[in-house]
Amino acid sequence: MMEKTFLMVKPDGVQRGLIGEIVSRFERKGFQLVGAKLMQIPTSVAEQHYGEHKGKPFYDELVSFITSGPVFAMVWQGENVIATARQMMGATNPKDALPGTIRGDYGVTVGKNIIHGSDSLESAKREISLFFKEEELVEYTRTVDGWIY
Ligand code: DAT
Ligand code: MG
Repeated sequence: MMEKTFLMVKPDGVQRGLIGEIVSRFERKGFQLVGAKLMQIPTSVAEQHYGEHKGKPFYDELVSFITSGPVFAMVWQGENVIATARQMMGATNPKDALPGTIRGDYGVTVGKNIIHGSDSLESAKREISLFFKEEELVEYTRTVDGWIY
């Protein structure tokens, strides 16, 4: 199924110069970038984004971390991109993430795990609309799509 997902290079990934590496992985896979921006997340948006974790012991640290510096927010499109991007990211805790995944290759601790990605169709829709206005997303065709699909 053709889907869109919300992916975000977290402040640690931006500071460590990993934006290009991460964008490159999804480009080379064949997914299509349809929206992107470097931004500083307001606390209120961070609280909405991580609303499902409110009350957990790591919640305050999570909100303060994600607002501690710029993030690179993206929307990617492709068949099964939601689940496939999660696989490419690797397990939440980098110590459990396999080599070859983004967290497995670049992360060490769960608090600084480089990248966020939507975990379901429902959260993808919610997160895309939380971070992007409709007019910030672009629709375009790529001639290479015939060699991917
Ligand atoms: P994911 O980012 O893989 O979707 P999640 O939604 O369960 O993972 O948690 C959101 C973020 O919160 C995660 O990327 C890092 C942080 N986090 C999760 N579990 C944690 C824990 N036990 N201790 C510290 N931070 C944690
Ligand atoms: Mg999550």
